[in-house]
Amino acid sequence: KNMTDANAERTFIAVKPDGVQRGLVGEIIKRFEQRGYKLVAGKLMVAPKALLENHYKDLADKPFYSGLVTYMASGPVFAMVWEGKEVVKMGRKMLGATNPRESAPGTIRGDYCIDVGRNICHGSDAVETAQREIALWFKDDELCDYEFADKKWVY
Ligand code: FUP
Repeated sequence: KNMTDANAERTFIAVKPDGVQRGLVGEIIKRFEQRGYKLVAGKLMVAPKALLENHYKDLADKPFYSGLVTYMASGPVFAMVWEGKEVVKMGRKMLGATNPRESAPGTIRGDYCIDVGRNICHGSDAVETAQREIALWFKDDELCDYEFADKKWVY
């Protein structure tokens, strides 16, 4: 992999309905932006149940699955694609642990929420998962192809 490819990793990040209701869309965008990651796509949408069932298909037999899908469909979600070096792993670090009470202060969940069932944001857990989730939530023409004018100040 050359430098350009390594810096073009992408992840799917979403502000969940509780995060939108609590006015945290800007705060979550701000953290990724200020870190130096590049916003490639973003949209506010009420996710169809079928999309959420597909998104969470690996959790279909968990006891919390139907509640999770209902919660995720309960209001608009702000879906995003972020790009940059190791953005999948770093995005998960910035979000904090899935259970907010195990999320370190300073992380998004560690600063803004308490309950695993209201953990305000989602981030892909691996590069392959990110590719699947980006394709699920976005059409190709919704992903913006552009360069930062001053990328040398980040990398
Ligand atoms: P994550 O990869 O951080 O999204 O975590 P999981 O895929 O394990 O869980 C997906 C979502 O299910 C979490 F964001 C919140 C919800 N969940 C619960 O509601 N209860 C649980 O015990 C575990 C997860």
